[in-house]
Amino acid sequence: MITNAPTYKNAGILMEQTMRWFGPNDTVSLADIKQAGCTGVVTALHHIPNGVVWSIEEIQKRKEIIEAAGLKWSVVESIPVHEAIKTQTTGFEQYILNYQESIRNLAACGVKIVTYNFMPVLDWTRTDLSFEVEDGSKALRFEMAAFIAFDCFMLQRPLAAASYTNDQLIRAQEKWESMTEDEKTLLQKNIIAGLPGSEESFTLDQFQKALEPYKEIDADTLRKHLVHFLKAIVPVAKECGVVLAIHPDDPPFPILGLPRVVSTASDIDYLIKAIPDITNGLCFCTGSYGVRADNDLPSMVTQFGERIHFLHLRNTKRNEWGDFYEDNHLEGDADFYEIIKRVYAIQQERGISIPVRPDHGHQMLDDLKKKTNPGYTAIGRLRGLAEIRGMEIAIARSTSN
Ligand code: CS2
Ligand code: MN
Repeated sequence: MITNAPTYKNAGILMEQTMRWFGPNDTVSLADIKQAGCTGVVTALHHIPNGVVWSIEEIQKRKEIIEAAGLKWSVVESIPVHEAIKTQTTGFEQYILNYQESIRNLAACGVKIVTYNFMPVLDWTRTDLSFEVEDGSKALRFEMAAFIAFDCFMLQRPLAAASYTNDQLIRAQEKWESMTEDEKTLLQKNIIAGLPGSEESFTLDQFQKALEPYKEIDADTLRKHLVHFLKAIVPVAKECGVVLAIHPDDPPFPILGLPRVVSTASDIDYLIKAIPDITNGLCFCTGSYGVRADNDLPSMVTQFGERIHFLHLRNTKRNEWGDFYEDNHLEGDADFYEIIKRVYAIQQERGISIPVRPDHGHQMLDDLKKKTNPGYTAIGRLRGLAEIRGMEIAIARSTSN
């Protein structure tokens, strides 16, 4: 049986609770996700190589597994965008056609929200996957000095030093000198061996090669490539009733000399002006946008509310060095009360329930003894989602009564 988003008495329209599920090999099961209070899952056909069409058969197979567990396939995250599309190199037209075909096939199976990102080479990036926070649980962290050390001393990217200030370079040098060989190996693995959902994994050599095509590509060019891609896929998605949700850059600034073009409110504005249709929408990830102090998240929710098709609600805590870690969902720098209040208001205006996932969670309690995908723990995410849900219901009840 498939249930709809929960409707508490007099609470109005609430978010649709989901968690990401990486497919049959995920150690967090569909049953776990259901017990966490979710009605939907977010998944992708990770076994299909990047750039290949998702066939109706494969989509249907996945959908049936999800529905047999009493859940709904709410959102696709992600159909990966092939590097050739981002760099507009050999074969990119075909990859765009394939992308269109995957969208049509998903629509034919009733899966109507598609998330993607347009980050060059790397998807989300962290330097530490088990940073112990004060309560003993473990979080994902981005430490600027470690990242710069990787760039300058491990990758030895030509001109790397020019990307940083003197202070940053001194801190990176100190960090590098304090690290053991094992720590260095782990750092490299964390950065380029591929975090969950990123679809790509590199050795140092492969990674250096992957960076090469971007020597000629600055932010303006990458933006043009993104607009070209959107102009090709938005009409197809619209025709079959699919909405697109672009995930922001994580972290939301250029790294390793690579341009990044989905980091700020003005980046979003640019994309909307280029393709105003509401189909051209957002996966609003507070954990990604929130790393920048100049992103006013509640205002962004209001400003772009009509085209937020999917929400990642996760909090981060930053410091003056540009480091950040993933904090508990209701703590950290982002004001979740204000964000959820605005999300709630938008749902009433639009008359729809927006799917949400807690994105990542800490490794805590039994999670600490299990092997799960970094960030994708059962209990840590359950805690995050439960807190978000509680806050939304409280806001709903106090607003509508
Ligand atoms: C990550 C990414 O930060 C995140 O949400 O889980 O894998 C993210 O899902 C993709 O970048 C979206 O395309
Ligand atoms: Mn996210």
